[in-house]
This record gives sequence, C-alpha cells and structure tokens, in this order.
Amino acid sequence: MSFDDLLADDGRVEPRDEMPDAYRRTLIRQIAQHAHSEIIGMQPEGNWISRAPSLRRKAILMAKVQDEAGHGLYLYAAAETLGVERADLLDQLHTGRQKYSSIFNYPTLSWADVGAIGWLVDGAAIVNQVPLCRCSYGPYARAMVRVCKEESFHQRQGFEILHTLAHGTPEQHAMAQDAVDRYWWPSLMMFGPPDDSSPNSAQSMAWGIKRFSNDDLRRRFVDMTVPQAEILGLTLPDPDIRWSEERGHYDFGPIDFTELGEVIAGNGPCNRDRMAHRVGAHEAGAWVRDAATAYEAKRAARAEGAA
Ligand code: FAQ
Repeated sequence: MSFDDLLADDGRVEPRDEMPDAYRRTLIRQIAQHAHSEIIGMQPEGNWISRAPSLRRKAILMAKVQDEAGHGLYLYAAAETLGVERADLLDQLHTGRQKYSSIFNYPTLSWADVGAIGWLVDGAAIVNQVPLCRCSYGPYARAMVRVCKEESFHQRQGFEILHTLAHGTPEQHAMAQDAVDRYWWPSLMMFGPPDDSSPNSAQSMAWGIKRFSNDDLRRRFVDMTVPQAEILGLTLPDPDIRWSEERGHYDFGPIDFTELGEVIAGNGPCNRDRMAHRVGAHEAGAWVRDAATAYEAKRAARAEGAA
C-alpha cells in the first residue's frame, strides 16, 4: 500500500515502508526530543532521591526515575528504526542542536516539587501522549502504550504526595501550594506554542503524527486538572479559571509564551546546569560504553571461532 493510502486507511507506517523524507525527519525530530526529555527529566526529581522523607518515598521515587530512563531507551530505539544512531542523537542534544522539554529547566526547591511534577508534569505528559499511542508511525505508537501506563502510576504517586502534604500541617500545606504555584504555568507551556504560532502542527496532524493540536490538548489538561485541585484542597494560581457552560470547558487566563520562548532558547532557570550535568554524565560513562563494545567484539570473535 502506498504511504498516502496507508494514512488514509488509518494504518501504521513501519520501518521498512516507503515514507517521504520530510515525514522521516519530523519523526526523528519529535521522537529524539521526546527521548531527550525523558532522560533530562530524570535530573529534577533525581535531586530529591537522597532526601526523600521516608524509605517508602525513596523506593517509589527511585523506581519512577528509573522508569524515565527506560522511556528514554524505548524512544531512542524507536528513533533508530528511522535510520539514525543513538550516539548521533545524543551528540545533537549535547551540542544544542536538538531540544528537550522546557519543563525540565525549572528547579525542584522542596520535596513538594516531586509531588507537583508527578501530578502536573506527568499529568500533562499523559494528556499529550495518550493520542500518540495512535500515531501513524508504528514503533513510536507502540512505545507510547507502555510509557502511558507507567506515566499513569507516576501521576498518581505525585497526587498522593501532594494530598498527604495538603492535609498535613499548615507548613506542609503551604509547601504543597508553593510547588503548585511554581509548576502550574510551566506545565501548561509543555504543550507548546499556541496553534497560530506552531509551525509544525498542521503538517504533523495531516500525517497522523499529532492527533490533536497544542491548544486542544492544553484545554483538555486544564479540564482534567481543575477538579483534581479541588480534591487536593489546593488553588491553581490563575484567578481567571472558571467553568464556561457555553463552551463546556474551563476558561483560563493568558499564558506568558515569551517565557516559553526564553526557556526554549536556553535561558530558563536551569538550562545550563541540566546540560552540564548531562554532558558530564555522558563523559563519565565513556568507560562503560567502551567496555560494552570490547565485550561484544570478544563475544562475536568467540562465536566466529566456534562456528
Ligand atoms: N519545550 O511547531 P511546534 C516527559 C518546540 S513529557 C521545548 O508546536 P511540535 C515525561 C518544538 O519542538 C515531555 N521545545 O512543535 C516525563 C518546535 O521546535 P523545532 C516530553 C518545545 O513538535 C515526566 C518549536 O518549539 N514530551 O518527558 C516545546 O509540533 C516527568 C515549535 O513548536 C514530548 O516530547 C516545549 N514545551 O509540537 C519525564 C511529547 N514546545 O523542533 C520525566 C512528544 C514546542 O521545530 C519526568 N512531542 N517546542 O526546532 C510533542 O508532542 C510535540 O513535539 C510538542 C511540540 C507538542 C512538544
């Protein structure tokens, strides 16, 4: 079946199928950015592993951060099916030629931030990624199925952390509120620029890579989150949030997209630290890659000798 017929039939494009170069390039861009986000996203929460308030919280947080590494691996593997090498993608990240999500350039100042990340950041990730399970590119869509199941656990653990704090002492409640105040607007920015200034959306939607626009997904996230904030007993830092009978959605106030532009341009609060840490970890891990490569060469030589 031709590429166009396959898309018209809502079929899945597989690695060996014919596909336009621009489709391949768009997928590499998006999947690589997504993979980079998963591994850079380990840093803000990793910051709290050694200071988690109990053994139970520490074990859960370690499992969550490890899940994010796993998501990065599935996604790099999905990108490799498009004919690129993981080492090249990492090189593009390290030299600033590929992006990662803006949200991971904000600091985690208190334990409540781990709760806010789980609830809001993983919550936004789920809203964005559930439709990607129906993405037209098979390997990406299949990777998303497992990722979404794990994100759903992450979101609940964040909600539970905030629920505990919000129902604890006045100081704990204030800490939870402060985390939500700082993470709310950056979470809305995760969905990208507004539709009328999103250069990639129209083509990505026509190709069935994106199923919904940035603004549609953002609206869906707000609709999902407002009632959850009420259950938590926390306030979202936007006085304009109110239910609109007419539109069947929550209205919300204007988003400062100049902040998103600044963070994407490398000027967020933690961009430099995140990149320095990532490049440092990559360099410190060179001996592991070398050892694995040498081991594989020896194994292959032994297998050849035995044949
Ligand atoms: N940050 O034309 P559009 C997670 C860029 S979840 C940085 O609208 P597109 C889970 C965009 O790339 C986070 N850059 O672009 C987790 C483009 O630049 P380019 C990762 C952004 O692709 C939780 C330009 O602006 N999730 O990691 C952002 O159609 C907790 C114009 O924008 C994904 O990556 C931004 N927020 O739509 C992990 C999901 N927004 O490439 C650890 C998959 C836009 O032309 C802990 N990706 N840009 O140079 C997507 O759905 C899409 O790529 C969008 C952007 C919606 C992010």
